[in-house]
Amino acid sequence: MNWREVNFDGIVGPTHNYAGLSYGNVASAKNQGLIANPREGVLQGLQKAQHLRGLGMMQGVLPPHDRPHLATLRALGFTGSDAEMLSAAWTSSPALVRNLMSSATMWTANAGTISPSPDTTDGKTHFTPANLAAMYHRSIEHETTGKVLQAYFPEGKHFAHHPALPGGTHMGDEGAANHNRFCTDYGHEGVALYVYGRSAFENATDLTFPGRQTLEASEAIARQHGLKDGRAIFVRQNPAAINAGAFHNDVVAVSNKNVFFYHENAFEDPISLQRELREAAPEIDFEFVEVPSAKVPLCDAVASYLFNSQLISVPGADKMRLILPVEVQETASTRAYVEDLLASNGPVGDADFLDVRQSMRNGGGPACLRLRVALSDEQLAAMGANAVLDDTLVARLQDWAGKHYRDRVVAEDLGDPKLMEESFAALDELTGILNLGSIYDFQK
Ligand code: SUG
Repeated sequence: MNWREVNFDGIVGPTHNYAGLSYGNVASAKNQGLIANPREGVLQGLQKAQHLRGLGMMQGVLPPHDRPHLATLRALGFTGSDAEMLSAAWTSSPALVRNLMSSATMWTANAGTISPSPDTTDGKTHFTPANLAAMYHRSIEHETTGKVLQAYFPEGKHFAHHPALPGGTHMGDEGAANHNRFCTDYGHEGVALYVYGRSAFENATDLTFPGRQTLEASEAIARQHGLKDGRAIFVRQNPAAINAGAFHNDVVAVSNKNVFFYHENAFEDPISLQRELREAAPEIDFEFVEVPSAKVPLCDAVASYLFNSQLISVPGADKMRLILPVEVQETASTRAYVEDLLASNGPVGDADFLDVRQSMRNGGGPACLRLRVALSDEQLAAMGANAVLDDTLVARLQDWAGKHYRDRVVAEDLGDPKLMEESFAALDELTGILNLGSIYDFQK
C-alpha cells in the first residue's frame, strides 16, 4: 500500500494582525503594531502550497477559526448581539479583544499531535488538539481544532480522537511543533521524539521566557495515543534556545524520515539524544545534520528561521529538499550554510526560498504553517471534507480571499464590528467550499 505525508497548511485568517501577543516570540514582539495585510498573507500561504504541489507533494488546507471568539466573550459575561458584545468588550479591554481577534490558528504545526497508525497499538491514527495553554490568544483554539480534525478524519476504523489535555499551563501542550516522528518510510513503524521546555511541577529557574510544553503533557499524549513500547523518547529543549527565542522546538530543529536537522544548541546533550534514538529504533538509518554555532549563531537561526523549514521527500528524488523562508537567503550566515549543505553530498540535495513574510513577522515560518499527517491510500479515501488541494480548489480559494479579505488591518480595526461581519461572511462561505458543515459558533 502507498503511503505519503500530507501537509495541511493553515489558511491565514481575515483578521491577521500584529498585536505582539506572544511573550518569548522575538518576531511577535518586534513587529507589534505593524500594518498587516491579510489578503497578501493568505495568498502567500496558497503560493507555498502551490509550490509544494508543483513538486509533486500532496497538499491540504485547514480553515481559520472564527474571530472574535464569541464563545469566550459570552463565557466572560458579555451579553447581547455579536456586535454589542464586541463593542462592550472593546470599551472594557482592547487587550482582551486583540487576543480574541488573533489569526494565530494559521500556525497549524500547533494544531495538535498526530501519531500515525503504524506507531500505535490499536493500529489507528490518533489525534490530540493542543491545549496551547501558554498563550491566552491560543488557548481558545483547541475546541474548534478538534471539530475540524474530526470532520477531516472521521472517528472509526482508521482514526481516533482525544480531547485537548486538561490542566492549564501545568499540562501545556503545543502540538506537533514539539514532536518529531522518525521512520524509514511513512508507512513503517516510527519512533516519536517529544521535546519539552520544563517539568509541570517544578519552577524552571533557568528559563527567562516561557517553556510552553511540559514533560508531563508530552507523556500524557504518548500514553493516550497508545504508542508501541519503547517507541517514545522525551528530551528537554535546551533552556538557552528557549531564552534566545526558540519558543517551540521547531524553531531550532526539523526532521523527516531518518534525517534530523538541528542546531548545536537545540538540545543540551545531542550525542546522548542520538544514542537514545538509535537504541530505540535500531532499524532506522539515522542521519544527523547538526549545525554548529560557529557557522550559524543561535540568534541568526532564530532571526532567519533556518530550521523552521519543511524538510520533504519529493516523489522520485534521491535526496531531500528544504523549503525555507526568504529570510534565510537574506541572512549571511544561513545563506552560506545552506550553500555548503547542498554542496556537501549529504541527505539534502535542494532548497527553495519562499516568501511567507506576513506570517514570518509573527514568528511563523514555513514549518509553523503546516500540520503533517502520514496517510495510506485507504486512510486518504476515508477522509471527510474537501480540503486536499487540486487546481479547482486553489482557484476557488484565491477568488474567495480576493473577495472577502482586506489588504490592511491595524490595531484600531480589531474592535470594529464591520471587520467581524466580513470575517464571519468569509468563513461561512469557506465552510461550504471545504464541505465542513457548521463548525463555527456564529453558524449556530
Ligand atoms: O504561538 N505567534 C505564534 C507563532 C507560532 C509559530 N509556530 C511554530 N513555531 N510552530 C505563537 O507565538 C503571534 C501573534 C501576535 O503577536 O499577534 C503568535 O501568536
